[in-house]
Formats: sequence, C-alpha cells, structure tokens
Amino acid sequence: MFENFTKTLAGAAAIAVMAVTASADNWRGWNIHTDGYPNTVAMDKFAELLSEKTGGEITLQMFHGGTLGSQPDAVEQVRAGALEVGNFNLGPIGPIVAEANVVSLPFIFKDVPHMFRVLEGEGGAAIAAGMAAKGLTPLAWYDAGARSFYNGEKAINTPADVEGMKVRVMNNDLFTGMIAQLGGNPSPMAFAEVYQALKTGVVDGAENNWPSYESTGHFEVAGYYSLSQHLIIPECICVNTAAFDALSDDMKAAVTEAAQESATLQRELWAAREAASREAVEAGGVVVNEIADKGPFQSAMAPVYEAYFESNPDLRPLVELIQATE
Ligand code: GTR
Repeated sequence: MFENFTKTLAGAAAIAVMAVTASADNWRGWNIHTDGYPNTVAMDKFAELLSEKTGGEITLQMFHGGTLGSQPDAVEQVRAGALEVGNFNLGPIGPIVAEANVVSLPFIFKDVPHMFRVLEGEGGAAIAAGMAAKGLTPLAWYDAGARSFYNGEKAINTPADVEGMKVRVMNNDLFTGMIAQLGGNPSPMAFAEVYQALKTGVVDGAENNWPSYESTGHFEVAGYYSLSQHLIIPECICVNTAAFDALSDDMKAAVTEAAQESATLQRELWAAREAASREAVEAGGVVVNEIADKGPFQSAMAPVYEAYFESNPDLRPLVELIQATE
C-alpha cells in the first residue's frame, strides 16, 4: 500500500511537471520579408518583448522570408491555429474579412497619417472586430506606405498608359477590378514569384511601396516607378484568436503592449527605410515620375467601389466614416 502511495505521488509530480511545461506557450510566427527589412526587425523585437513582458510564459519563434509559405496560405494557417502569429498586409485578408477590405479600396486614404487616424478610431475598431470574428486578432498596426505602379517599359502618367499592360496584384478581387478598370490585365500572384515573372515578361509590371520594390530587386527588372500611390494599406501583427482569448487578462495586456512597442519601432524604421530605398533605386538608375493629375485614376475606380457596395451594402457607413475622417 505504501508502495502504491509512493507511485501515486511520483505520478502526480510527473503530471505537475508536464502541466508547467505545457503552460509555457511556444508560438510560431510568419513574416514574408528579408533580413534588415523594418518588419523583420520589428517582429524580432516583438518576440523579444513577448518573452520579457510575459516572464517567459510566451515565446515566439519567427520564420522570416516567407519560408512557411505564401501570405494567403499563412493567413489560413494563423486562422486555423497551425501558426499563432503573422505580420500580414490587410490586402490578402480582405477576401476573408469584409470590414478589413475597406482599406484595400483604391484611394480610400488621403495619406498614411489619415490611415492611422482611422485605425485608431471607430473604423479601426470595426475592422479589428471583423478580423477577430474570423480568427485573426490584430494586436497592432504597421506602416506599409503607399503602393505605386512600376514596369519595365515606360513612365505611367494616365490610365491610358496602363492599357493592355499585364500587372501583378495581390490576391483580392478589388485589385483585379482596379487594374481592369484602368484597361490593364490583372495577374494575381504570390509575392515570391513576382521577380521572375517581371524578368521573363510573364507580367509587364506590378505595384508596391518603396521598400518592397527595392528589397525584392524588382527595380532591377522594372525600372520605371510612377507615383500613383493608389493603395495605402496597413499591416498587422495578427494572432490566432483562440490562442489570444485563452490568455489571462494580464497576459493579454502584456502581449498587446509588446505588439504596440514593436509597431512604434516598425514605424520609425519604416520612415527611414522608405527614404533609403528610394535613394538606392534612383542611384541604380530607376526613372521615377510624379503623376501631375491623379484625378483620372481616381474616377476610374467608381465601378470598383460600386462592386464593393453591392456585395457589402451594410459597409457603406464604414466607407463614409473613413471619407469623413479628417
Ligand atoms: C509588401 C507587403 C507584403 C506583401 C507584398 C505583396 O509591401 O509588406 O506583406 O503583401 O507587399 O505585394 O504581396
């Protein structure tokens, strides 16, 4: 009997050890960018702050450079809990979360500060709630600047210049609609495939912000960058909603604080990198042009907005709220 009692004690101790081990969460995180990119540095900082602020109860192993797959796949993995964390652009999230898709309407934001003012208010709350309902809880917002068109043939000044051009876009019907309305042929494609596609002429052009245009080497194979600034889309540090909701209030606060400090760093690094990337590509021979009148690009987008309202009639007030935000 005494022997049995000892065995029970030993068993209980083993279970206790297992429970302690299991209570430390080891999260895995996805990021598409290369070493030194603002988001990569800031996600590493997030991992560091996460351990620090949770007293080691939550750790995060980051997988950079898209090694865990394309962005649309990674979004699904975080939703399903196969991964816990992702640094996502809201573009590829739009097809899953209607509220989050408003940020992918061309020319919806006046500039980046306008975007952040919206995200910090009621609009941001609606977007975040929509995302959490689909399994992606946004903890903080990153800056991704403005996206402009680039190609290897000519400067773009009017929608007519886009006519007949095959242009790579991120996966989202709003972006295929956007290119189609300009008379181009949209080609949705994973980020990792764009360099080769530009080089071999599978596509004529693409669109992105300064740092991505530079870090991917796209500028080497598509040397005309035209400042259309047609999309200003934020990015998130997103966490699997079930994993986040399972945390105590203290842990939730610690995780959120870590994400927000990471975002503060990312925005500082972003501003510096935008300037540095522009300088680097111009030194590499890229021809940059301002677009004197963006009006024709903006008015060409009316059918894109109409299509969005048709499939989401209840989201018109959210669009109007954004447009009315100073
Ligand atoms: C980048 C963004 C990535 C990815 C990429 C793309 O600017 O940071 O998350 O969305 O653009 O064009 O696919």
